[in-house]
Amino acid sequence: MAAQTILFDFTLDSAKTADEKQRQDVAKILRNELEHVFPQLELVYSMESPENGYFSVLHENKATIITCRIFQHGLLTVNVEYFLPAGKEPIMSFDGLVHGKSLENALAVKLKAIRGQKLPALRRGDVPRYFPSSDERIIEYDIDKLVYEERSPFQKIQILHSKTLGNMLLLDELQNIAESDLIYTETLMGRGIENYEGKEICILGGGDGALLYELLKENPKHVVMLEIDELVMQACNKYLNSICGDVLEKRRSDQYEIVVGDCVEYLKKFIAEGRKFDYVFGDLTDIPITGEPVGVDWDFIRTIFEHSFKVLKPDGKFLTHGNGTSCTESLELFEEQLALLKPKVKYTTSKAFVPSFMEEWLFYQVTFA
Ligand SMILES: C[S@@+](CCC(N)C(=O)[O-])C[C@H]1O[C@@H](n2cnc3c(N)ncnc32)[C@H](O)[C@@H]1O
Repeated sequence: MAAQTILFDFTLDSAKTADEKQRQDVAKILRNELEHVFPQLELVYSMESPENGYFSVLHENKATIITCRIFQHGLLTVNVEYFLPAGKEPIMSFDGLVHGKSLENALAVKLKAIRGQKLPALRRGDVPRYFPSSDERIIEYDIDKLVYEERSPFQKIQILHSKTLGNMLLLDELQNIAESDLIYTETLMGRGIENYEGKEICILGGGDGALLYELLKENPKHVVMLEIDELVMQACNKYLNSICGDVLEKRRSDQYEIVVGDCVEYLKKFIAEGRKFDYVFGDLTDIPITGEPVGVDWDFIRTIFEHSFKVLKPDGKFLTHGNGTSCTESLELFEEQLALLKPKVKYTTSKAFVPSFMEEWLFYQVTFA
């Protein structure tokens, strides 16, 4: 059960859309072709302006609404929208009542378009399935179930089931981790490269429990995890068990302790106590939650860097995720912040294609220079 929106666009020679008369001719061809597919088509409204071109709204049986725009620059867009009740066949799917591709083809030929395309139907109003990539492209997931949804005092928490990725954790509509993503955790921790045996470790964030669970397999001396959101841990304990085992259920053992609170406050406390770690992990959300009213997210990232290096042993390492490798400007800014640190630090990077991000991700390994 969802509203279906099917988008078509055509690039035309701009000489065919430059003036009102030409746009009217294009609109006639368009209407003719649409009538082959929607025989009961009626015009509701049309408008023409020299600055904005031609615009019309049509409907069939008041159920399917079609909006058309002809921009004077040679672009024609057609949006078809209708509501699909549960159990009914969609129109314009590959095997729907009307093959959307054949409409695109007929229109492209009749309009002598330079280019035409039909996007698959956007489905709105049922399970959430569209989320942004790090560079704000729409990614459509094969979600078949909303498993969990709550708002904590800090963020909106969703667990969605994907047919291919398993359960996925989304925080404020950003993908964090899925059952498919062991590679994320292994690349973040440099599995097979770093030796955690007998080491003291601090995790900032990490509420899904996956990093803690994997680190404990490497026999560290002790891990303390500082996570602000109790509800994230409860949800992951219940629905992401395959990636976190029972670490979020137990909360502490001889080898680890989970503390619920703002990691910045605890880092300050550790600095005051002179507590030091071999490894500090930044496993915070891409836009971390801050208890203090700092202006931009970069202030928080700088705070995390500064405080983390104050609790690191001289040969310690700060390991963190960066961003999608396509976000070159944001990664440069991130590296500029590292360059500002005193005492000076140096870093290496590693990359992994993270299945549920559907992107290649960059990870940082930072040490004192
Ligand atoms: C779930 S982990 C995973 C990060 C990750 N894999 C990603 O893609 O961004 C991130 C956690 O950082 C926590 N977090 C954000 N800001 C925090 C803060 N100031 N102190 C402690 N935890 C924080 C969030 O509550 C969240 O559970």
